[in-house]
Amino acid sequence: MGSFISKLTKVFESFSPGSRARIIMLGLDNSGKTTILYKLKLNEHIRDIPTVGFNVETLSPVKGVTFTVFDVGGQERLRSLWRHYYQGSEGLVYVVDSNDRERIEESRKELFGILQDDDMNGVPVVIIANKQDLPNAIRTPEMTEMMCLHKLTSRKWFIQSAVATTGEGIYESMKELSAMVKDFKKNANKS
Ligand SMILES: Nc1nc2c(ncn2[C@@H]2O[C@H](COP(=O)(O)OP(=O)(O)OP(=O)(O)O)[C@@H](O)[C@H]2O)c(=O)[nH]1
Ligand SMILES: [Mg+2]
Repeated sequence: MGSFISKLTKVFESFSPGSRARIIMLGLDNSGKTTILYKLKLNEHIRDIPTVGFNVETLSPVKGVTFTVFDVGGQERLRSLWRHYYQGSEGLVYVVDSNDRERIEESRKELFGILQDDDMNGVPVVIIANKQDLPNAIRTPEMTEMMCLHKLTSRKWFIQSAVATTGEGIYESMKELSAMVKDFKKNANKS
């Protein structure tokens, strides 16, 4: 466990040396976002801020790096509020319940809807195929197909299988995200 924390600290520190990184974590309700957030928690308490109609959780695992988390889906009228959080984000973690076959299509639609927003232009995304411990979980190759991830051509993306409750796959997803965020920031500075 100690090594998990120190590895995670290192990877967070590498997100954005000397500056800031804004990450948002989204997904349908019950996908495992809060469970993942607690795995990423190194010291600071997680703030749960109820906003008009939806909850927003925030976490800053190391100085300068912030994660903002909220549910997407089934809340058309709240979409205009989400934009406020998209603005300035440099990475997206999108969590999917791999065992919830019936809602994969809904989850895919939400993901593509989010990525269409102007504020999400080129922002890299890590898709976490969560709940892989459950026997009927969709594995990553099938999930990639069902979520049409190959259509994501104007940004970097990565899919990681995970079991949020045990922490399996969480470090790997953050490591990949860190590399993509650094790259995104470098290119953003160029233009
Ligand atoms: N079997 C299994 N259960 C998980 C896993 N990750 C999360 N869960 C469970 O799924 C349920 C939802 O997890 P949360 O982390 O609360 O999900 P959320 O996305 O924050 O959902 P909201 O309740 O809508 O905020 C909880 O009962 C978790 O314990 C996993 O990898 N495997
Ligand atoms: Mg939650």
